[in-house]
Amino acid sequence: MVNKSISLIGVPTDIGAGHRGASMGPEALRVANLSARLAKRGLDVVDRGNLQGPLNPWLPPQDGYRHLPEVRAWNEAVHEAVHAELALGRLPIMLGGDHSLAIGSISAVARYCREQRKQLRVLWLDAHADFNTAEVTPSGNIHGMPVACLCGKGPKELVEVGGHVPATTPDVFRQVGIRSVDEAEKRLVRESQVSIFDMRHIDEVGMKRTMEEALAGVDENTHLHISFDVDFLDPTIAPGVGTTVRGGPNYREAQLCMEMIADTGRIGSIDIVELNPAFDKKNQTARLAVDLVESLFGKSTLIR
Ligand SMILES: [Mn+2]
Repeated sequence: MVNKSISLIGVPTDIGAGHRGASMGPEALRVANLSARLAKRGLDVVDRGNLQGPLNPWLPPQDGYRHLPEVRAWNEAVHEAVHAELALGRLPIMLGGDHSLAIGSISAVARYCREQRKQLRVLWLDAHADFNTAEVTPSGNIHGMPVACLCGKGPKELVEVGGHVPATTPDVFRQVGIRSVDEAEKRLVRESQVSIFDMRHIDEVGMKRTMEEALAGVDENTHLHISFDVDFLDPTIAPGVGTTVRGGPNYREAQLCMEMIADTGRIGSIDIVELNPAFDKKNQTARLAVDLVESLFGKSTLIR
């Protein structure tokens, strides 16, 4: 049975992104009625409001990283907030914010899993592998680096968030929907042995088999963390992101993905990141994200 006590944590920053605007994501999700929609599903939802952190100074990269001290400050706050909700027995949903914030959320989830002796599985739904390092990043934007940082490859300031180094290991990740990996990043991803189900794989075997593979081995002792980068979705249905990449899952494929995750009953925590209202049309991408999160909590066409 999935935890019915949900805590929403707004993290209004675009500190790790290459475009401004993901800082407006939490409010767009609230305007799209996330809280009420989940409550309607019988869940006990508490909105904890927004975390606070430094403003975005919008500076060029220094030594390969943009805004490193600020990214660290936000992630320390996220780590503490997410861990506190888990310790209360609640299911945190982080409303991002850009994807660099997954360093804070997933390090907290990994810490909780160590404390509870649970097996961690992270489903990383994204167009990008987010496995860059300072040596290979074309931009210095840290939202392209969280998976590498969580696996211990990155600057001390980020690798040490949460105090356990590395925060987690590559084998917990299953990446789905990937279709844009930087040239040098391809080698890092291969060496790391992170499991990637890219769009070619989904084209070849379909979303159903892909999700069966990504969820294989999930058992009653598994804590499932969903890191949902909205750019996972095809830009024709989800224009409200900074880094659109064509050729993503369509509406039905995305629904099936979420419904199959829901069927496991093992969701323990969620990130919703990279929603950028500055690129959206009439909040349609926020509304779609809410619709898909409802499916993560079991909304389906029929009683099954
Ligand atoms: Mn991402």
